[in-house]
Amino acid sequence: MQKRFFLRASVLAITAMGATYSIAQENVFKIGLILPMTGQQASTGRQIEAAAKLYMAQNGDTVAGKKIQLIVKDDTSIPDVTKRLAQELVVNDKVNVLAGFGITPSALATAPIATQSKTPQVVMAAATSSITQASPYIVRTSFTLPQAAVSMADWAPKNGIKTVVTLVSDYGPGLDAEKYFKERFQFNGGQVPESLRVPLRGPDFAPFLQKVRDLKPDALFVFVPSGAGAAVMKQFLERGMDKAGIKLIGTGDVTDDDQLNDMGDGALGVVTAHHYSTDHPSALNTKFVEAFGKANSGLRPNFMAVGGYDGMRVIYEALRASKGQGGGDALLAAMKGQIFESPRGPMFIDAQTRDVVQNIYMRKVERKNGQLYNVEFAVIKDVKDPGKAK
Ligand code: VNL
Repeated sequence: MQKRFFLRASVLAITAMGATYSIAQENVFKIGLILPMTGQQASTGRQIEAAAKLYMAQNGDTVAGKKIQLIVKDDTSIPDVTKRLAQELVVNDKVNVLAGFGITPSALATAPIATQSKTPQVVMAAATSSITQASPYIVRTSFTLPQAAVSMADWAPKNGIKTVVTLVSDYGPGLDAEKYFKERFQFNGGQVPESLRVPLRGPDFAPFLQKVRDLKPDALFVFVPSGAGAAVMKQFLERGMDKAGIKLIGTGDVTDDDQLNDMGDGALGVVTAHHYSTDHPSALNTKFVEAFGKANSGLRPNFMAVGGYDGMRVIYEALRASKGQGGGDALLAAMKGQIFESPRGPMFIDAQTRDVVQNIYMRKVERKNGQLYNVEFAVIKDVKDPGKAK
């Protein structure tokens, strides 16, 4: 009798514990944030993690009755590692959303997992046009290289630049930048005598820059990923390219706000096309830059931070709109078509392509209050990814 009672009591206790456990689980909403926190792309990871945490600090960690849990994983920007981490996050941690993705190969390696598990994959950094086509569960909050490259290819020939050599990192976003810059620039009457590609890992820019010096174009158009711009700038100046009359132009990755202020006066006057500048003059951005700096001992948010901040916004609002019901498909549906003001300016997630539609700004490096900034001087409004038209 005693024994039987004890047995029954413990079964009850176990059942009750199980119920508490699953209620606790049901009330948690997990975001698996996979980022390069170490290695060559570590600044991208640091910026996005800081931005995601700022968003949560400002907007609370409870949405639609669920407690938001952010699980940060370091993929060291090795795509096989990204894929394994994504798998573990989906299978073991049962995350509701996968997010982050510092470089294109990491985003692509995760796409099949998002598709199979019907988990929305919010790409906050990687920017090759084709990424959103790799899974119907991908939504992007960063930008695409064709958006920036085409804008630059329209501006340059109107501003005295008739010959351009391109220099890009030899992988997805670099090839997009090269192709879309070149096609549009040539269409506009410009000439591209040479297109150079440098390896993504451990690039040595010196021999390439020497070649550019010999070719003596009006300008050198550069794409390198966030974090590599300072090295290009240093070598460009060391070789006296500017003094030889060659202008440096590019997508805004090269004058990345994370590094720009340490590049020195040699960076003054460099013109780039991009979707975000720390200096973007809006009340919302001023508040964002201030709060980000305050929370991160003075760090400037760059375009990666904005991709992370807006990605969190897209996730929060999708959870709110779907009332925490309906799983991955309901979340995805509520991500599509979101339209809001970002620190970058107006932003829209195209429901058809799941890609970002946004302004691209022409900016010039200037010194303001003693600091170097990408100062916006023209805007191309509501730019859709030109890569989607093909
Ligand atoms: C990518 C594109 C990465 C632009 C970047 O920095 C960037 C990418 C890490 O798609 O791999 O600035």
